[in-house]
Amino acid sequence: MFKKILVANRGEIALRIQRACRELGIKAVMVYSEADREAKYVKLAEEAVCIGPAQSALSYLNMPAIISAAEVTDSEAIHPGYGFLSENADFAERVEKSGFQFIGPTPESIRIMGDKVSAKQAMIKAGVPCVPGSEGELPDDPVQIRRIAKAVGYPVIIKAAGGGGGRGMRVVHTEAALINAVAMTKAEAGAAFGNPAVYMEKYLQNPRHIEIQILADKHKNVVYLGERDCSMQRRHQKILEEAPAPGIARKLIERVGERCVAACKKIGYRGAGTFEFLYEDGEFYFIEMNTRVQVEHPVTEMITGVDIVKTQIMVAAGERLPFTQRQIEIRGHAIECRVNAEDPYKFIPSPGRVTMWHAPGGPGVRVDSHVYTNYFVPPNYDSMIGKIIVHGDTREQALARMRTALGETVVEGINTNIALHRELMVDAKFMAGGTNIHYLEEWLGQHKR
Ligand code: MV4
Repeated sequence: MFKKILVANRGEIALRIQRACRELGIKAVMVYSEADREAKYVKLAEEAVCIGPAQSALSYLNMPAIISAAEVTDSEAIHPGYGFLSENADFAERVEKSGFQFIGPTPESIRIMGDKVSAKQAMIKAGVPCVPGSEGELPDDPVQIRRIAKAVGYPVIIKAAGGGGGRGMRVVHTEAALINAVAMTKAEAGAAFGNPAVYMEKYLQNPRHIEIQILADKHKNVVYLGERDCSMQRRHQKILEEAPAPGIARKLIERVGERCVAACKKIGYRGAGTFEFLYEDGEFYFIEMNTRVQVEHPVTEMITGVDIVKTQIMVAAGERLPFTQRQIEIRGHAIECRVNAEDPYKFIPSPGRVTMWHAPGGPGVRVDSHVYTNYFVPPNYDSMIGKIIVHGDTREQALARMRTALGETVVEGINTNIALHRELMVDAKFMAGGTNIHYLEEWLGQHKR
């Protein structure tokens, strides 16, 4: 096992990884920007290295600074967390070329999944169900583009190969709008991602966003840890997640989970990964794969008892998965509310001094946050400052526990979205379960203030 790991991230996930290291008896080296110098998780670490000024581009995205920090501290491995460099294949490659273990999949796997056309082709080949659409990249010939769209059936969606997470896509409802939409998407994709390639899919009008968590070791052992329902989102920002997904048959999840496992074995995937699906009318359609640990990993940890971050570290060190698929049991229900430093209805970021932080507790309540009373939320990064996660025997019990937890939470000095979460936890349609990806935006439209 590693003796020392460098954590190339900040905030709650940096603290989460530090905690996993502690449990494994590994020393954690934190890197920090000037804006994070005073953070308690930095002070609590065995070692910490300043890697640059507040701007991400000069610190948490600064590859030479991070690799140098690993060198001067004699770290053996680098955990990238989520965001920042976590899905950057060039970074993973530079980490390994410098003699460190990248805690994640191989640069090749990251590269395949980063290109949404090659990701989809790999999944089709491995038998994972995908949204019907163009076979690979769209050709330039307008006649052929029209023919493909006609075969797929309108509405269609044009997506950039270099996009993902909602960037670089356009819905097309009629043949009259098709060729211009393709040209616009290609131009934007070329400018934004340096890759003008686009592909086409049938546009699903009212899907849910369901994802499947997998873990793989370097010995071709792969398990899936059930699904998460991440449909509650606004402008591609998830605001809460839950597991299991309400109302989806276990047998169906098992079938899709087994396809994900087979795909991982086929491509030699290792580490933690997430298969993103759209779910509509009882069918799953693969859209993208994330090759990192995700913000919402705790809901899966709560329903399976598996420590995903610890397992990421163990498999990166070459250890075998300490469980088989048969040993994975789904127990109860978990919900995660993301706590953002922002106006709860206008979504304007609200950085600044937290004059009072009181975290909830009690049975089945977990808080993943680096915040404390007097912590200063820097204006330079994502507004998420923590997550409240609850577990219950049933979804109803989890909802009740979340209401209690949100009621106990006190954050003063900045605005947070906790008031929004409190309203959603008593919303009749959310309580019934199974709301789709458009629900939150529709709800916000009707609850304008
Ligand atoms: C889609 C879709 C409907 N049909 N693809 C948005 C993020 C990116 N990961 C894929 N996205 C979508 N792809 C087809 N064929 C609708 C979306 C989508 C969406 C997906 C998941 C979660 C939230 C979303 C919000 C708007 C659109």
